[in-house]
Amino acid sequence: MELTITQPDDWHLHLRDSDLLHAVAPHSASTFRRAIVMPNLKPPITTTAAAIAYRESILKALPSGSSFDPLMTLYLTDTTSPSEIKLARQSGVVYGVKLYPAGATTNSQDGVTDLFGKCLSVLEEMVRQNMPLLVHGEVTDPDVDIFDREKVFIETVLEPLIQQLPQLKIVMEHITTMDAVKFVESCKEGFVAATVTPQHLLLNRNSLFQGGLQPHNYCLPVLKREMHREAIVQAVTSGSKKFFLGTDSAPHERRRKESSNGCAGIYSSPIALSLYAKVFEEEGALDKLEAFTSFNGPDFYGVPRNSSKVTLKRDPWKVPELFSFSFGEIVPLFAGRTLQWQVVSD
Ligand code: OTD
Ligand code: ZN
Ligand code: ZN
Repeated sequence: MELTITQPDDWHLHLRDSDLLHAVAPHSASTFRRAIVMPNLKPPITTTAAAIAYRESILKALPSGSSFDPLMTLYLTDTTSPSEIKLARQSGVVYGVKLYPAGATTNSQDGVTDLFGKCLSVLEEMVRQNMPLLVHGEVTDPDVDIFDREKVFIETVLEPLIQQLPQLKIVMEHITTMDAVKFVESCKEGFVAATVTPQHLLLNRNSLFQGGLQPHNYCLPVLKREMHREAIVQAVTSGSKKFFLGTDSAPHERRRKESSNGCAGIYSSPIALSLYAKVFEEEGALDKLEAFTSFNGPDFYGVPRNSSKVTLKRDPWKVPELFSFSFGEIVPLFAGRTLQWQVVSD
């Protein structure tokens, strides 16, 4: 059996820089036409000039002839200025501004400490420029249980934010809870949407501990209970336009994950489309896959849908145990496991 769909885009991707960028960019480009590229480099991409330079280095890391189009983002800080938002819009290559609450995830230490106190004029400029705010939606208060941080963020930041700036376009990235599903469903279509990763559709928090500690299933926001996974599966397979593909593929070298203080981040880009197809097939909703992977994202961002196609074939294949590079190895999500769907052409 084959399934041909409009080529997907990845609306949440970490491409890194230097060696890692050269290692992973071809993987994304072999499946996806475009990607929203996260700005959490060291140092972070906080200006339009840096985003333009980063985009050039991504283009250089692609295989020759690739038509992959990196859509850039700015990393919001307490000191980002409204004029930087104007520059971002004028550049034609910046598609969103990323809010990392300071300390919430990998390389977020330069993020925002007080959104309402420090960033209001920037957010108002974003409304004027129709520039979406892309949100890592977790509070960072160490007293809040790590499994509750998304829910508390919705109550204490997102709900007040949409009250104050109802015209701001917001993408709640990598949602992990039933609470996030309900929140996004309750908001106005076209203003609030969410990306969903393969791991949050396929795994629950048991996967972190099954048969021993599983560092390659560790990401932030951390996996949640089964009832949350089920709510997210229901949301994406319902046909709602508010949910779309964002892998959050976040490569780290194997030795940096298999260690004390192991890094958060799951590498999924080479297998992500197969995994999404698995989710939709298991729900009897393969007819809804294309809207999730290829229509809802561009429609929300106001860019044309792709005209290119990809074909998925139902032909079992084994996910590599790891990818080897001169500098080290990267272990993908579902390493060594057999998947039913494979991407056969573009
Ligand atoms: N989560 N790791 C990373 C980013 C994401 O919050 C995220 O978007 C990373 O390594 O950049 C992770 O676990
Ligand atoms: Zn995040
Ligand atoms: Zn991410």
